[in-house]
Amino acid sequence: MSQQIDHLLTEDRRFAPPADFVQNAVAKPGIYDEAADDRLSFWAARSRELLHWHTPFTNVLDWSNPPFAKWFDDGKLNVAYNCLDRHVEAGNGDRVAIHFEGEPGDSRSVTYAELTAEVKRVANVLAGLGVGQGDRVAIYLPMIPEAIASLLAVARLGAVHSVVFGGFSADSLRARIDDAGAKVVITADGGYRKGKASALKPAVDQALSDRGDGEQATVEKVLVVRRTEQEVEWTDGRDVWWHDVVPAASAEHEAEAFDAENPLFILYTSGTTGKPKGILHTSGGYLTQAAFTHRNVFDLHPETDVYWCTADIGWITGHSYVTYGPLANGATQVLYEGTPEFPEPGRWWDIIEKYGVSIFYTAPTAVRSFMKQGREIPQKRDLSSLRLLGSVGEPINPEAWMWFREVIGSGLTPIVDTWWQTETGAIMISALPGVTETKPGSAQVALPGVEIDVVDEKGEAVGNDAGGLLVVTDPWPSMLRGIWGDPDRFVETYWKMFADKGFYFAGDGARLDEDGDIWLLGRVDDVMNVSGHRLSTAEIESALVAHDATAEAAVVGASDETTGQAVVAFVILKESFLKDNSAEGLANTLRQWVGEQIGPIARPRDVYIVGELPKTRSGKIMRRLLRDVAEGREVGDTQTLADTAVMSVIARQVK
Ligand code: 7RM
Repeated sequence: MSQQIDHLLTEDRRFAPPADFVQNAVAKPGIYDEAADDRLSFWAARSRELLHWHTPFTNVLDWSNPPFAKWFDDGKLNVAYNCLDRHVEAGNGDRVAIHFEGEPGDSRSVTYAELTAEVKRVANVLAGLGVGQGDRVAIYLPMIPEAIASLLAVARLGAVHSVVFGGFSADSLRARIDDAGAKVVITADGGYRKGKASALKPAVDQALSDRGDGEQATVEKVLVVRRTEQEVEWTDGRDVWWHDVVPAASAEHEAEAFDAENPLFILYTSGTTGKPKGILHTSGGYLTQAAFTHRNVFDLHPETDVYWCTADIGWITGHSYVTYGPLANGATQVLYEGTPEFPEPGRWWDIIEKYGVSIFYTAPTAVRSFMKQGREIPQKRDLSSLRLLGSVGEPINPEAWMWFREVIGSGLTPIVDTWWQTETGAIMISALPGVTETKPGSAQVALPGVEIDVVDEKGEAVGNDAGGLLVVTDPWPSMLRGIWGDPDRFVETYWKMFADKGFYFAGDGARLDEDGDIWLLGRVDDVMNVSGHRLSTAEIESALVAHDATAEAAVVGASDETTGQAVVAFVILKESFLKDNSAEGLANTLRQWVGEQIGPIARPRDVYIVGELPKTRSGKIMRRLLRDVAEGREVGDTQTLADTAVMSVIARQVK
């Protein structure tokens, strides 16, 4: 079977960056040539310029044992020192690191000096609880400053954090604790979401309880932040209140230098099936690329910008672009605890206005849900401080891209559509906002120093105006170093497909357009085969969302007697449309619309109008579950859904 993915949509709008943006831009056009001249020297120079090395490295890349890479491996550094102390030492201690906005409306700003002192205290506390280099610490916290302080305190000790999404169940938490062999858990009584205090500590208690299998959890201590004043159960000798020990701890703590390849964190991603993979990242290479991309892709001017990334700390985006990238660069950022709808739908725009946010990084799913509510809501706020917008997590369809630019970015701001993965650690594909003319819907070009291609199943480049599989052809600094405890699975999952070429296989379908710009087409597992044509989810969804009535769409391939697979679409309608029309009759209109937009082959067999779509906590649509519904099966594992009730509602609506 050919891996070619048929291409159906075209896009020819282009937006050049504003002239003053170009003039003051961090990244200049010459950066591509510099990287192309000598890729390794390029990364070495970026690392030296962006980071403080206690012991400077002389080696850049050791690729003698692929796919196990070592970057900068004879150098030593302390990741937390790079994110904190050195900014204070440089005289920027009074700069705000975090403007924290709690969901109930409480807020506080934490300077670099304050955050540094706090992290030193937490590091002392953790050391007192027995945490040292190489030990694993599980972090199960809401989006509060203590979460960032915890990650950095663990890093400061040369220990390894494993952040588990606050929304995950006790079972998922236990599985991750066991796999990593975590010694300490940092959690909170709870956090605020959708106007309510939701509990976290009970899940930790349950996770650590005796499960009757004779296996004791590896956890010795649980450090608990008080956030919501909820009642908690207490295990004496194990549980420790943060407020009892952190304020009392010494704010003196010298950052020890660790090897560049010292493990920094594990982050679990649920593969399509089976047990979650503990993606392992190390220190020097990871921090280099996180800092470089954060500065160049977001055009960060740390003295003046206010940056806001809406990602949760439990997602890789919360590691690289809420914690390590921004803090390594000395940025001032907003941290928001809650949901966009509380107390009313305009909360995010209020926050942008309140703090004068200039750089705003979010997910397409959020943009589409704002589109659904209508532009009147953001238009009531002053968003004129914004000068750059970013998108991550899924393909952003041109319709949502244009809306984001017009309504949120006042028709002027560049938008960077950033492609990357937990495994890549940092952004790999994106426009550089002062250099690249942006194209709605395309992630566009590999970053300088990053080598990407689109290939067929034999690993041959497909060339422009063709689709295939996205690969990274050469090692990059922030690449995953393995799967925790499972080197074979690491090789099997990412490197086996193109073993003879030594390419990293990302699992995504992509297309190069006539200009060589990259379009992401969705996960290869989700590609549909209709009468021998390979169709991408992204393009049909994009066509559906381009219709006035549609707010969001997800398509899946369901087995079909005549065509092999048939396109089945699940569609959410815009609120404005629902006011004046009925949902009935629309399914047909939309089927026809897709046929007109991209051709009869893509016309959905079924269009279901639904109220919600199944999404992970980072906003990715779980098409696997929709496929179950479309094929009339019992719906599979819904554990990683943000809202587990959604699937039963959809199943009912479909019936
Ligand atoms: C950062 C993140 C990774 C998967 C990846 C893609 C999809 C992410 C984009 C995108 C199209 C984008 N890490 N993805 N960014 N697809 N355009 N800009 O999301 O590990 O959670 O997910 O997400 O399929 O492989 S992740």
